Amino acid sequence: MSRLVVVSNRVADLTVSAQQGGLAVALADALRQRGGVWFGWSGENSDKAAQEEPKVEQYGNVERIAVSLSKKDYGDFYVGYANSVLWPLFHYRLDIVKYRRSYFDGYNRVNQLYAEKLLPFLKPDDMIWAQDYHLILFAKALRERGCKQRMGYFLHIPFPPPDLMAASPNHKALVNGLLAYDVIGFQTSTDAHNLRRYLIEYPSDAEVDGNGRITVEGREVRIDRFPIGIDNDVFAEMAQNSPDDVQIDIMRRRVLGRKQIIGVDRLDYSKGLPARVQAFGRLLEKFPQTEKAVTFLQIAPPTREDVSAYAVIRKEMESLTGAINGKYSDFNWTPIRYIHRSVPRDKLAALFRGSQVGFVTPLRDGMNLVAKEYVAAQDPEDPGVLVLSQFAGAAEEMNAALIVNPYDIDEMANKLNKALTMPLEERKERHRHLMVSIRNFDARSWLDGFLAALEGRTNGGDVTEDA
Ligand code: GDG
Repeated sequence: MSRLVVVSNRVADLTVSAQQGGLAVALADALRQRGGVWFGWSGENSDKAAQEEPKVEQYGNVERIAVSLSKKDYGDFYVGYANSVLWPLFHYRLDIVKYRRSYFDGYNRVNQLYAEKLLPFLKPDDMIWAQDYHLILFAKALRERGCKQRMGYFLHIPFPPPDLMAASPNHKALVNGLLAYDVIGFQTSTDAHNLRRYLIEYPSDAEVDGNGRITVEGREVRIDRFPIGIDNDVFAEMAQNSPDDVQIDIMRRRVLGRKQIIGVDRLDYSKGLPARVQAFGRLLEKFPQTEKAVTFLQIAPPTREDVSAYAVIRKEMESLTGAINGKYSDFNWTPIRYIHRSVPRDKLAALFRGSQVGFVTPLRDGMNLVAKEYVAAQDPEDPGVLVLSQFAGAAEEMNAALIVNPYDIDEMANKLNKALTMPLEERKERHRHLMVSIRNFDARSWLDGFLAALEGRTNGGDVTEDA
């Protein structure tokens, strides 16, 4: 078995426990099975970054290799091109892209720097797997240095339709960079289709034959979807072991006959938070019986505070929640509980289980793991209802949720009311279906599916339900 080399913008902490969760755990497991390397940015800034030796730590058969970035590279590459250009562009938000040529130069520079620093650690039969939108040009940088290894890429966020992509001044360089990988993985068939359409409609280094087979100078490139998921059992177990304070809160609500709607998202403009708050306001207005009978708990920890668009959304959320709370609160009831801080993962799981509605309404999302976590956390004998945006990647499989248009405030209010009044049998039936979808597409199937493709063990074509 080849060694695996995982490359991500931030190198993960390889000591995290399964409960702390997420992707890092699944990838670290795969590394331990095969032996390998996790390479990325340490999170530190240093003006001598280009001259410094990477910091290497050994964890059994896994090497953790971390580099630092200069302040200028951090500004142009991370704050600039990655998060002020690619993030909004790939989430269909051309209107807030802040383009500067120096940002793209910085992006290119850092992709080159990562390739330069990783090169001495690579072995000829390694398999390299790069993660996410920070590393589109990374494989090309390695190929320019003579690397012949198999290289895969997984994009965690959406890939935009061809005309949106083409609005970026660097679209040709980005797509040709991407084509240096052997496997290009997306969350959904829509995303994979968007790149295939681009390759047909715009000139690039790729040749597409009549069967949709893609080659670059004779080398075959596979484009496919590999839907990401969670470790359902670990999350479900965590949800059942509620910390005391969550248990007390759930009991209190039970005595008062109050239901809870929950939302959990980084405070990001792609998550549709202002419209979600407005939809909750509309619920109170249209269905007066919900007053004092329903609370909306929104947890929204801060993120990327050095990107200006994030300060705007923060102000907007404070003003919207303040207005609704001012209008409806009573001395013994506050309609919206808005928490702009990070909550520990075990508490989050218990709060999901104790909430009757999971309200997940991104305007655009690669997958959205919160939707899956909410479902995994429920009691199958008395499950809550998931209200899910049609524009989350998760909606491609989780069609037993109540699907909403996240721009339609009235529809969201109506569906919230439907969720709050849904009979037990229908809730159980929908939950059963949702459990099947999150089991079909979990963290394991994502990992195994992608690695099989990277090793060339499976051919192209779509992932099937029973894969
Ligand atoms: C990107 C793509 C894709 C949130 N608040 C807290 C907290 N969280 C955890 C959630 C969940 C994770 O963060 C967020 O994952 P999402 O998938 O919902 O969204 P992104 O962060 O935008 O992730 C996305 C994902 O990559 C994976 O490919 O699904 O589409 O945008 O696990 O529970 N965790 C804790 N406290 C919080 O306050 N502990």
